[in-house]
Amino acid sequence: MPGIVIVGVQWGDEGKGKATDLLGDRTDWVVKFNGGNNAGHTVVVGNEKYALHLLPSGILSPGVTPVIGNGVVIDPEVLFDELTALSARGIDVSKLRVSANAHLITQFHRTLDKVTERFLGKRNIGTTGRGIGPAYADKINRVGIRVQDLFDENILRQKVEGALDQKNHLLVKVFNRRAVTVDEIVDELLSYAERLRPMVADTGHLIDEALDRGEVVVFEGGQATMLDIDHGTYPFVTSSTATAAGAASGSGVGPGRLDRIVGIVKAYTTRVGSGPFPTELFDEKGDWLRSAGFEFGTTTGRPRRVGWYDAPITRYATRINGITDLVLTKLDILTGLEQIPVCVAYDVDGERFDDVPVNQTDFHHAKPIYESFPGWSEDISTARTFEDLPQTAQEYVLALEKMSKTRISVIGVGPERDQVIVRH
Ligand code: 2SA
Ligand code: GDP
Ligand code: MG
Repeated sequence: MPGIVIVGVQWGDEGKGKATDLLGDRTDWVVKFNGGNNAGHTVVVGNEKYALHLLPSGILSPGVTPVIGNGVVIDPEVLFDELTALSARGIDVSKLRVSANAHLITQFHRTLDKVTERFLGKRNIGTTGRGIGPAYADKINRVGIRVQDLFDENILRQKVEGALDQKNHLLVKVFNRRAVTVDEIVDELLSYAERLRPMVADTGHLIDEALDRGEVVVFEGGQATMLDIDHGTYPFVTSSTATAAGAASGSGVGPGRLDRIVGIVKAYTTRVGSGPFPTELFDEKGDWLRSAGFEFGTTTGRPRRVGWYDAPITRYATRINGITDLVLTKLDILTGLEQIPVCVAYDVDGERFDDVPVNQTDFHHAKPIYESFPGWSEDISTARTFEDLPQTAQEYVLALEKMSKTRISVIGVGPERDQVIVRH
């Protein structure tokens, strides 16, 4: 099974970085196919903790070739900061390959992201402020600047002129900001060109050849199903395809090359930013879950919203992504709870919904219908087989598996690489 896709099931931060890293020994390539430095993956290796934003998690495994695919938006300043920081910690980053077709984030995208959010006031999306949405908007508007444009100054200048055409009007007249000049953007971008040049490749072609040779390629999704531009809780979503379909379009290989789709799901739910979240907790149980699970953003440090497990969301994600296996993470965080509620369906103004409603207003009004499962008090962080888990923890996992209609193949019981249970 050479082509493996890793996707988030909920609203992100399920532990995708760790799951990708875990496959490291058997992986030849790790491809990031969507998003940019809005992602935040925390990977713990021994005593070292790495927070990755733009770079794929595979960069930490010596045998792996990491790839930034065409579906990614790249802030070159962040790219080189991350590469320099990892090199300083002894990580070999020389194998990184970057798609010539990936789009670039510049300073005006970051500015527009922040001022638009401020302008929206109470209706804001709660973006990471990294310029992600405006960069994708330019791509779709056909005024984006791509990596390959860096290597021809004339073309680059034309593209920057095109991109800035209407932005200065917006920046100056609407947002009361200073105008941005073509020269300053061109100069900024050109300053990265020569460092970037050796990494740039036709990455779709490289991946295709690797798959032909039978090598294992992991396609690492950023964000998650409920943040997907088409299938998430629009408009409270990110601006890219965060579902499995994005692995093909965002890396330049055919969908038929994706053999397994692994969904990463937390044993409870979290969300960063605005938008509906039926099982959200506002009480001291929520505070407890946030601090027990250390639920603070890897990129922005924002406290994450927290709530119980939502089975209709997992079923929805399974359908939309074609998930073949689930990895259930952070089971250890639930240790100590007497009872664990799980959302099995929703009540929308008196009507029962077993699935995620297609109508957004219904989802905003959805009240969770809970079933409660007995908890456990034993430390499970050293469990390495399913049978090592207390009976009630086993029953919790089996219940989630049944409700999700997909096999839970791996269970996370701690942040470390080896704190997992693999079920055969
Ligand atoms: P954006 O910046 O345009 O992508 O924001 C749009 C929405 O997508 C959400 N989003 C995320 N949600 C969870 N985790 C993300 N990454 C970081 C992390 C978040 C952080 O892994 O911890 O550090 O704050 C991420 N990236 C985007 C965002 O909250 C908006 O709701
Ligand atoms: P990602 O964005 O999906 O890669 O997830 P993040 O890295 O933003 O957040 C997941 C956090 O949970 C990280 O700090 C991981 O180290 C941690 N983590 C992953 N799996 C487990 C697990 O099974 N148990 C515990 N306690 N922590 C985990
Ligand atoms: Mg994250």
